[in-house]
Amino acid sequence: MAHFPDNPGFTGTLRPLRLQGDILDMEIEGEVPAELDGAFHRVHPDNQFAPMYEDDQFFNGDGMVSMFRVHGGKVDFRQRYARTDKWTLENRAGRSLFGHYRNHLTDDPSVAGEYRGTANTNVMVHAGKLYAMKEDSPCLIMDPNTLETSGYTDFGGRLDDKTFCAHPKIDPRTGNMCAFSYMSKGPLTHDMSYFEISPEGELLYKVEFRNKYLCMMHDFGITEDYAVFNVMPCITSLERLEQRMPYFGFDHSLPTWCLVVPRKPGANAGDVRWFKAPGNCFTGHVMNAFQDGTKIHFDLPIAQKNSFPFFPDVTGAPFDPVGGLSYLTRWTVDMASNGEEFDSVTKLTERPDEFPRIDDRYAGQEYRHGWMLTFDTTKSYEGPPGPFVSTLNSLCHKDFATGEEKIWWPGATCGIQEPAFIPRPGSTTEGDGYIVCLVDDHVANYSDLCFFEATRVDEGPIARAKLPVKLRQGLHGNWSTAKKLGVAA
Ligand code: V55
Ligand code: FE
Repeated sequence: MAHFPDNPGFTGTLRPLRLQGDILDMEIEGEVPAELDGAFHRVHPDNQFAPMYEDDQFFNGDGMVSMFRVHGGKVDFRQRYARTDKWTLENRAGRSLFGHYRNHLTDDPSVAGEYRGTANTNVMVHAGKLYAMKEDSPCLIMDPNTLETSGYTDFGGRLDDKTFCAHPKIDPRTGNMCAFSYMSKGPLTHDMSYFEISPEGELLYKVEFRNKYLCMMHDFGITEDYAVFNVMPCITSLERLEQRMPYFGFDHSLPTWCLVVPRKPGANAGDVRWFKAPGNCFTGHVMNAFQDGTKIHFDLPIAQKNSFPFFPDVTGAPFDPVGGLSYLTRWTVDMASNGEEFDSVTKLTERPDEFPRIDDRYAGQEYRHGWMLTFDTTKSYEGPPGPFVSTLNSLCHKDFATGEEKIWWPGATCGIQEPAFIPRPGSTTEGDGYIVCLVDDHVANYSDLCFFEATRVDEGPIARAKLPVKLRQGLHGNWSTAKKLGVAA
């Protein structure tokens, strides 16, 4: 008998789903472009069993991977758990064995030393495999079509890092996957590395260095010559684990940094550069980065105050919901400078936003188009309560050439999930294509996968693939062509 905690983490919009299944030929409203042939994979946290602790947090749920296979105007749906080592051990036991988020001291003794990863943060196809990722563990390999799990990989024994990030980038010039790890040598170690994986799935090289403090390292950006990291004091320590505090806490007394690492075989810890942000701040997901002469531009949403209520202020200060709103911002640093000062900080929008995305063919290069979720403050939410629904209520396309923002709001009972860009087949023009994102109606309890003309999102979806259930709030996902899936005709 499963009894989930009767609290906001598991009720209302966050009621667990736990459903694995297939729908052949989804019900469609409108017209899914017949030219599209590929799949959108995305993942959400969804505990297999009731958690060991009532106050378990959303980021600790087991990864549930959804695939929307799009072909000839039709969409087939498939959903499976990422069968992590944790999932398998708990499945065998018929109950949860792993305790609080990233705190091994709270686990059942029978699972001591096992990987705690949930593979719940991002899914991306590379080298013919689906990589399912959680930043505290190695990369989990799944079949991109059947969604069967084969297990964690160390890339043929060549990558000995204990962790693998959840936000790798594909360099469009080389097809290499650019990725990093933190706490690379085990929990609570300062070790980090940046590495690249070839289109064939081989580790090419790795650059090792050390972090300034023990903190969450979630996303990053690439440029032609550098990997660029936002390092913010969302910190952890052994004391926090021993005291059963939330794994991370935000320390507003420490600096926020921009860390620049050369993308070069043979580079080492002595080659990294640290630039100190003018004032402590919270940094979110990365939109893009690129070089401009000796300068590096790094675009990401930034908030004045901590944005994570579940990783509270280390002083016990209450959560500040307005200070925690982030705004897309450009950090610029100059590699020709000798010091650690920033070149400039420029706010790029007046509207709160997060979950920034681009036309990934422009990753690491100067770019014109961005998409993100934004907070249209003129609209209000009228569904059951939930942590993600009252803000970030709309989809936004931003044209950096004209400054124009086009916005679409899904309706008063709806939430919206991270968008992904699909290039129009045969076109190489930046921004020419479609956007997909999930829209969840929290009153009707259905989710629709919505398709938009990428630069005209304000016109609303051109098609909806309609699910008979509502998916749980997810994190990240990506589009892959049929060729990448290995199923091209
Ligand atoms: C994030 C999400 C995570 C995590 C660490 O959005 C950071 C940031 C879904 O899990 O473990
Ligand atoms: Fe993320």
